[in-house]
Amino acid sequence: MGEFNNLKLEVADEIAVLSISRPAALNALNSETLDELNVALTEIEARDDIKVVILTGGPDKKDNAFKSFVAGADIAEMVNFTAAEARKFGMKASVPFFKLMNMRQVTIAAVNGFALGGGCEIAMACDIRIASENASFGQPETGLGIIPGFGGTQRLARLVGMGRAKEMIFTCDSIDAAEAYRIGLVNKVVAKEELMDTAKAMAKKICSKGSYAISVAKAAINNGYDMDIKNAVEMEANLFGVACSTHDKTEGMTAFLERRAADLTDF
Ligand code: CO8
Repeated sequence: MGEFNNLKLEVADEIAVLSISRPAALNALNSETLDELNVALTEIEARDDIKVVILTGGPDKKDNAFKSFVAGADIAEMVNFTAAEARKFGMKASVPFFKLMNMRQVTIAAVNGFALGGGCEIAMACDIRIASENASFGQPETGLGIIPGFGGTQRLARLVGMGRAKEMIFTCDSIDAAEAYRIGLVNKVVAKEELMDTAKAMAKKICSKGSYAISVAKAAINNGYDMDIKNAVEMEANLFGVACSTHDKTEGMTAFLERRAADLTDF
């Protein structure tokens, strides 16, 4: 795997843990980090031995504590952006963000602290979000005179509804993990020390299912989300047909009928 300045990648037991690590800036996303994310996710996607990616924030510089997931896009880099540079930066981010959303593997954000601006946005690009109790979420961009530009105006409204998304974006108020859970922004909240174990336990459960079937289900959910229900259900039927062409379908159903554990081989 590639060498990274701002990322740490560990792979074990079919699970990749990808930590965003810029301790001097609370893991804020600069251009280099976005490029590295793109490289890392491309490499991960090509690996058959990885089924789930857990995205998290590395430790901060002062006390080696984990207080930030990602504190946003890098304000120091953006301060002098021209309109063209800002657009380029946004488009650069959209490549790894769409990878997280659409890649074959399941992506879980383990949100271990500040998830602000681009940090909230990258968590929302993942399939599933698990937060530690100290996590906080917010879109503070309008207070900086800008708007969310890594998909936040779109993904937040889709996840929590337009009214709550507008409130968060217009007031810049952060919400804590409990409130994020209440409004459906995160799937689960756990104690800080249990975060990675919880994310890995969920990842392990996902790894035990048919990973090809999961990748097809993920495509069905993503592709159908913005379609009308009639076409979406037809698209699902087509993908159901694809899933039925696999060894795993024969093995999974036969094992059920023979009352034994299925030996899924992921194709
Ligand atoms: N960018 C750059 N540096 C940052 C960022 C950031 N987003 N966040 C924190 N840092 C740096 C600080 O400048 C500080 O550096 P130094 O020690 O050299 O002074 C260091 O990290 C530690 O930060 P603090 O001392 O501020 O730590 P605190 O614990 O006091 O506060 C906060 C933590 C509350 C998270 C605070 O740092 C903060 O408010 N950060 C900014 C949060 C923010 O506004 N995020 C949104 C940024 S805008 C954005 O994400 C837009 C995305 C879309 C862009 C699309 C472009 C097309």
